[in-house]
Amino acid sequence: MIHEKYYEMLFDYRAQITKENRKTSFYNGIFDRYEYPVLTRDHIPLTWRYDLNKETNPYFMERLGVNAVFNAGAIELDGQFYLMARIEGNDRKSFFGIAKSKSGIDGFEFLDHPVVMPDLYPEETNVYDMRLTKHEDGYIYGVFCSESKDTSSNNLSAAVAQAGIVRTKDLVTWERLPNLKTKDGSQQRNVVLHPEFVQGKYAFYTRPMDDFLHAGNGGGIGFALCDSILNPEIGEERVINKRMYHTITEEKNGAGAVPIKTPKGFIHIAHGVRNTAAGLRYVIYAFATDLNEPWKVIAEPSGLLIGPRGEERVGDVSNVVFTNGAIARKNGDVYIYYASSDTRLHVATTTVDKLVDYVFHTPSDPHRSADCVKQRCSLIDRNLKLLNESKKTEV
Ligand code: M1P
Repeated sequence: MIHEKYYEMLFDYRAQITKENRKTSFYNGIFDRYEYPVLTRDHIPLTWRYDLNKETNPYFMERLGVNAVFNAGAIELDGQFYLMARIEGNDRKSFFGIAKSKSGIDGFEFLDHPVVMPDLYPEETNVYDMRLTKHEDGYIYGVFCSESKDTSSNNLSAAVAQAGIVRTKDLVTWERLPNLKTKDGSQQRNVVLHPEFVQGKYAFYTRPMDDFLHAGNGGGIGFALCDSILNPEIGEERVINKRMYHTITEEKNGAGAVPIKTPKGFIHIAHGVRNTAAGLRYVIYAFATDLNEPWKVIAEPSGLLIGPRGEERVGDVSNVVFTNGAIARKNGDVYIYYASSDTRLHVATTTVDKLVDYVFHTPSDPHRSADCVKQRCSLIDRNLKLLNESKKTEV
């Protein structure tokens, strides 16, 4: 017999997932923010959390709770928006769930079951942050972090991060491929598969790291080619977007969404991390690479594109915004899905034209305060001149 509390909760659940989302008054000319997150723990179906049977669950207790829903890969298929969300159970283990919406800004609803992938690696303890690439070979690839305990260390928390790879044609049946092998066996997180062949090969954006947490001498976002996706192994990782002293990427950075192809270049939406007295601060930034040589950065605006604001600043890992998915539609609209503080998922909307203008016309970072203030004074002077001229013409 189904517990009567289920029907009461179902009403609230449906109200939550069908809530209309609206743009806020936030303005910077680059992107719009929205009133509500697009996915939260309250979007998880009741059937994933509760035993509905009154006989076995007389108090209608949550049996398998969910702590957070965040970092999502994103893809558009047949005009619908699909998010591959990272769902973290109360037990701290993450898994993937696909939520679907018609609008891309609200109405996201999870499919009946979480994603079940072939379980190839018995030592794999946790999986998270999948990027979905619609590749020109006809498959949809999911590249994610596959985390295992580091058994060579005495430190209980020591872990090893590798890039796991799955592929599908329908988001239902998943084929698991071997984890990506690197030349020097370095740890990898935030690995993204480029959507096109480059020099006839698969191409990955990587993030070489010294250990599980620290980029250390790993200098930034890397790029590497791979001969076979069935036996994925990369050669030399050239660093294409370096971490830099006293910038938003000083501590580490990592590729985010699959690069968006535009007439002027591929636009990358990545994350940068700096250290502060209050801990690490994660922000989202953008840069462009060449269409034919996607390892060559051709434009990089100064500083952050999206930083945590208001309630986004607070959560399980506060002061974090992070993206691993964006959708660029044929009509030029762009939906950037970003999580705040490892707790919930938001959307920011913009267009390809605006992103191109932002990436190619925002001044780059001059790297010194004295030069930054000169850069700002030059903008002010041009504006004051224009204002004075317009006053004269008004008179
Ligand atoms: O906690 C913030 C983010 O930390 C990691 O990112 P990075 O590898 O750059 O440190 C990831 O685990 C990510 O999931 C998380 O949001």
